[in-house]
Amino acid sequence: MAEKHNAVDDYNADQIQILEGLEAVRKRPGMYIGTTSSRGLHHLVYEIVDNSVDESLAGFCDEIHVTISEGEIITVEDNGRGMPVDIHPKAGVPAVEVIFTQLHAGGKFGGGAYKVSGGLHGVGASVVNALSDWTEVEIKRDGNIYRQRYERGKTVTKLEIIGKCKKSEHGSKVSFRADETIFEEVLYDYSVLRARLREMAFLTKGLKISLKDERGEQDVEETFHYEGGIKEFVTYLNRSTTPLYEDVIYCEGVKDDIMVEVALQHNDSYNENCYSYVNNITTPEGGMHLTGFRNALTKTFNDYARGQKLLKDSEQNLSGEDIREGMTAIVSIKIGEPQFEGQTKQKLGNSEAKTAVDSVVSEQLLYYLEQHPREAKAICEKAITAQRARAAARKARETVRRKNALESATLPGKLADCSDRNPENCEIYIVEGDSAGGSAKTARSRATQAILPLRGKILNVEKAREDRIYGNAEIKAMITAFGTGIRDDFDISKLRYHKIIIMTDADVDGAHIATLLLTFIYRFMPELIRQGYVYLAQPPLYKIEKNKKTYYAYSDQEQNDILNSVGRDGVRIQRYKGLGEMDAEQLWETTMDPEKRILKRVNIDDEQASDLDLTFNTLMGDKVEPRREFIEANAKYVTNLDI
Ligand code: 0R9
Repeated sequence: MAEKHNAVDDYNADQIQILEGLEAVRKRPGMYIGTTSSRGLHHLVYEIVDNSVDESLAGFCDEIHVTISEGEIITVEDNGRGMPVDIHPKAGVPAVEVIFTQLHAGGKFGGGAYKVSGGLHGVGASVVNALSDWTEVEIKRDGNIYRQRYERGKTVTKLEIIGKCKKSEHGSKVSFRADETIFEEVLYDYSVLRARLREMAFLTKGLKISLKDERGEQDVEETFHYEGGIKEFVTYLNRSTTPLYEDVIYCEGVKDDIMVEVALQHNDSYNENCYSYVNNITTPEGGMHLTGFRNALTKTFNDYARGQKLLKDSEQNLSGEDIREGMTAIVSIKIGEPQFEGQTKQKLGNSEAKTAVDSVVSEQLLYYLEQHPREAKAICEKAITAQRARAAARKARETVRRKNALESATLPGKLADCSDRNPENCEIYIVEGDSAGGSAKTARSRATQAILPLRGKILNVEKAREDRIYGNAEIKAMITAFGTGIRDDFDISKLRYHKIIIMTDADVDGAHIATLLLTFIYRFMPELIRQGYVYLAQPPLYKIEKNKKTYYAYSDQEQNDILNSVGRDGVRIQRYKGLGEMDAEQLWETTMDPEKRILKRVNIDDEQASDLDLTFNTLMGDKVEPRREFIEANAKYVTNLDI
């Protein structure tokens, strides 16, 4: 898709329409970029990169370079045709100036095709300009180098020729500095940009995207370039699991002007990881394209399994869930006029997308299965085992559900519940170990704080099938205590506590237990995290005593600060190895007292769900090497772990 054509300039400046001024954007930035938080700030970068990706999808660009420079300046450079510089007949200024200073100056994109990659449908450049202190654009085209500068959306220099270049050189470069009076903070997170740019590169095979950070003592640079596109994306997502077969199954085709690409591979886990994209934007709520894919998958595998007598005539059809157990898949479509629905406008509504994906996948998947009987058999056998396990799990779940219904008053024996019955006032501490649980029970404020001690490590849900999960005592206790039920039965209105607080030791084991608990919640009741009900308690790392006064430090930095302020002589420092070393009073004072404690709220970034899933199966999966790499790479972000 990113292969280069010779530049054919079919741009016509008429095609740009002028509708609105940029003041509106500065007044209500949220309407255009959603939020002025860090997420909105990073969106600015994506808006500009999207325009380069469009140029790539049109076949004229195969490299994009993104640089974060000192002073939080972003530069995006592509080797496309170069933005048009001819005078716009209605506006009387160069087309590039119209693109940057007029809202709704989208025009026709991609040389007669549609604007495909995400974003604001062609107004991205002007929105970025409106929300930046300054923006500079440089264009190489027809042997000239052009430049223009804008400040807060307004033109400050005419488009000038600042030099010559070879006739064969062409491309666009945009630099900008986001406006500090608009954004909460202007500070780019390298890892956030990296995740999105890598995803963009996976979604556009052949396109090379580099990211450079010049802010530190040493420059950091990475390049993302995947000739295999989403096929390589699946390999990457499966890298900490054991694949069931070597190939990544790939289907590609165009139907009714909709470009369809699907890649999938099964691994030996029990989770389905399926990500869908429309015009390179993630659709966490799915929609018609995903439905089309699932229909095709279920139908094709059942037909194949029956045809091969892997499934007897008397046996029930395999369900979609059975076939998708352990499957990692990417569904990516490009469509002219996507219609987004649902609460967050992240669900694709176009019904023609369903037909297109269904038809492309049905045809090519069946062909693949017929050509690859070994792989086909492995998948069918896994699905048949899943079908049996699911029947067992259903029974186990029924038991849990019935228990919930019949014995809703019978809470787990180990739970010390609170007396207040209004969930808004109530919190539950999930505590590692019986001894810390004991201290917490003594320390707590009985009216509003419930304590559920857990013994040892809880079951790793990434590695267990459903029936074992429902049979696990610690997990059952949590399900009953929370009150909401799980998965399809989940009902947030039944939540018994509005704060679920995970309290574990501040060491590696504690971090592991916290991750196991979060994995369980993320897989079985993700809404609890999405709606902000899940927290991590922050126990102190050090107790510092001097002159009969006690101080607590929650990080090494804080310990240093305290020692600097009280003086280092005659101090007693105690390094807390675990919650169990604190008595009830200390635990209350440092970690549980709502007036003094620090809680970290856990949140999910749906836009980067593929990264999150990878994190969970990297941390919880059975391959050691990716886990070690992950921990080493991320250790610097983790302050409270003594790795
Ligand atoms: C560094 C970031 N790059 C861009 O923003 C960028 C926009 C762009 C572009 C064209 C080529 N390269 C680009 N890079 C382009 C498009 C068309 C014709 N010639 C050049 C076309 O769509 O027909 N354009 C983005 C919008 C426009 N051009 C247009 F609206 F002016 F057509």
